[in-house]
Amino acid sequence: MTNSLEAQLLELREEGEKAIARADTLERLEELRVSYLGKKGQLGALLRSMGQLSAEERPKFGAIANTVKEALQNSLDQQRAVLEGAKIQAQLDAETLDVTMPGIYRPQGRVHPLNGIIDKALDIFVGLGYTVAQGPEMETDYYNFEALNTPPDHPARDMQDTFYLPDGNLLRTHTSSVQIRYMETEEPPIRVVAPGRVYRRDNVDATHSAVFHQIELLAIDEGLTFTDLKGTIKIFLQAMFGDLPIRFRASYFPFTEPSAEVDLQWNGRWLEVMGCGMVDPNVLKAVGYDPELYTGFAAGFGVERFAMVLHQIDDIRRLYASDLRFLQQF
Ligand code: 2NM
Repeated sequence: MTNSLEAQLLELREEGEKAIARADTLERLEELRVSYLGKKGQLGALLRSMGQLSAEERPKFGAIANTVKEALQNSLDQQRAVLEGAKIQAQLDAETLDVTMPGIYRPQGRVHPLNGIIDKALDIFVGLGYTVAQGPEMETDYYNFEALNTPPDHPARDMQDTFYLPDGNLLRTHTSSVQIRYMETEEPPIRVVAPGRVYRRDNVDATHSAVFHQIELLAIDEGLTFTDLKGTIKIFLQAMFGDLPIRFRASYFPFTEPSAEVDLQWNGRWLEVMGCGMVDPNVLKAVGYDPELYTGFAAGFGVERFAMVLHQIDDIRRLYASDLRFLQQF
């Protein structure tokens, strides 16, 4: 009986070590640990049968049982280290980045010429201390015309020129409406620049589009004069086009008095590039500013026109056609 129990212990050790060495996953290894060394495991079962042994035999059996336990635990530890190492190595192999593999080709994008002009112009004005403002493209008659001192019989208000919506609203014809909204919520001093889409009921041709882009700037402060306007525009056009001759020509807008067009000499010819003027006192009154205390200047230009001058584009429609052969030139 003694020998048989001892033999069972040694057999358990041999069989266990073999099984552990063959375990090929950590899960399988855990099953074996539970099966051999767990509370209800095989070694435990043998130890419980120690009761059959005589008092002299027990210590010897106990000592052997301990060596078996240690041996199995060692085998488990060793195999666990082997399997964990293999698992990490497999993960490293799977995640290895082969930097010699050919890349995935993606065509390179570029900035659309209109956005290029908008980015450049806004950068210049931000550099001069202006804030960029945006507003809705669908506007009310009030923000697009009335607050801008545009009388009810002004031709711009005609159905022929402006897109009116069935609900009485309209598509803004300039971004001045954004300036009105801005002035309503802010107090002077103000420096603001409003880029955005505007809409006019024009027949489309090489120089006209029913939707185009405008940038308008506005400064309101105590003591601003036409000289400040001229200086600001000179600095802006210089930064935009280089140091070319410019001139101011008297003009008319309902929302400015006096008003002027700005021409730029380009390849020996005078090109009209901007409109501007001193903000009409009626506009200041409409937004609740005291025209005795504040004066201001404003100016606006068409982004498409700037792009056409700068890049010598002969037809505005090229800017909307999304033809890559055209766009890749910029
Ligand atoms: C232009 C020309 C002249 C202008 C006026 C205003 C406002 F809101 F202050 F009245 N904003 N922009 C203005 C003045 C725009 O564009 C050709």
